[in-house]
Amino acid sequence: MKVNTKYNTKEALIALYNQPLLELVFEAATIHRQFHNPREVQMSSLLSIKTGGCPEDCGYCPQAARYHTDIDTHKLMTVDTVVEQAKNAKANGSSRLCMGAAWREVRDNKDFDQVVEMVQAVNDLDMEVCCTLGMLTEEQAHRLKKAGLFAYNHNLDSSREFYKDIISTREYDNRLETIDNARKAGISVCSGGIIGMGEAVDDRIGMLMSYMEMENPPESIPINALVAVEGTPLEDQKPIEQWEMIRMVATTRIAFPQSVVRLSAGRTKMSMEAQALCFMAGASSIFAGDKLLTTPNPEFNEDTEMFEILGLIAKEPFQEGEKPVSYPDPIIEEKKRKAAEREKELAEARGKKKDPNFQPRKVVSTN
Ligand code: SAM
Ligand code: DTB
Ligand code: SF4
Repeated sequence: MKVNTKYNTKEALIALYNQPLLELVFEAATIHRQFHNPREVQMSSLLSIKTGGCPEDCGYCPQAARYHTDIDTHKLMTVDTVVEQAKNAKANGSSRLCMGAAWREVRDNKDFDQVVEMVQAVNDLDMEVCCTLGMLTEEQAHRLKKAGLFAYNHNLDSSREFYKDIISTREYDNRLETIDNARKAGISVCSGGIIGMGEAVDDRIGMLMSYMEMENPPESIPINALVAVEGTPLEDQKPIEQWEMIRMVATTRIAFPQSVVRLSAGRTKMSMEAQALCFMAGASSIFAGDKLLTTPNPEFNEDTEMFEILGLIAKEPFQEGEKPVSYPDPIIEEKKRKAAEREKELAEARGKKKDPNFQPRKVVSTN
């Protein structure tokens, strides 16, 4: 992914961000048209496969166990439930499914084996599969890639400086490392941030500079507006002005002409007109479906109506040849082999019972 070298300093990006709004949107719209079909918008559905109980202290997040929020927590979903939800999302026009887990990091355990199965199953539905599971080692990234994972979402969230005010349980560098691990495994990177947490414009641009400085910037950059959830430390944050979201989307589009810019959390607070300006300014993806991970999002039919009014069309999954191959996973294959063996033994035992010469063992009473 190439960056726009005209704006590869913090000063240049801040000046760009602060341009008269319509000039900024015009420049972004012009660049957008050089690299993307402006009518196409990717619809991606989110699915919280494990909700709540997270040990981290991310100040914005309703899923952190230490905050008292009103969310429905649940353990890891079954593979069948995920497949059912993925089919629904696909039927409603989504070409991508992003599965999120409230984990600090991925551990090499049964739950991870189950996520690997989910990735295989959703890839088999010809959907782009994305996961956001917290920190990831390079080996784990390779395992997900082999299962057919298309993208990994891990956000820097803000600038290195502001990050410390929001999260203390892990470092900015840990995040960069996870992104690097996904990259090394050949997984497409989805990484962006949140605005409206009390940060300055400098921090928004600082985050974009972190992506600019990467050898290989993200293929997809989600821009979230904070959803201020009751019970979290950021519950009283004033909602950001819609203009701020438009500026951030436009600046991101100009800085990263080839990336997908994802208009993410916060759409329930935006008018259709403001969203239209975001699409004009280069937003090329949204999260679809009435729920993000734990908070509300516009209904499918509201978005369908918006697409009709604005003349937008849902983007198909994968560019040609992009669909990842799902290879058999050795751990899952071994589990399946053992399960089949057990099933065979049980069937044999049942068969023996039906044998006419079968004599059940006599139980001699000891009384
Ligand atoms: N636990 C994993 C992690 O932190 O990487 C994955 C799930 S986490 C919920 C994914 C992202 O959702 C966060 O990095 C953050 O950018 C975004 N997010 C979480 N809560 C949010 C909120 N209240 N408003 C806006 N974005 C939020
Ligand atoms: C991203 O940048 N935004 C999505 C996705 N990646 C995982 C998550 C938004 C979560 C909003 C709060 C919630 O619903 O819990
Ligand atoms: Fe946990 Fe992720 Fe929420 Fe942070 S953002 S508290 S790591 S679920």
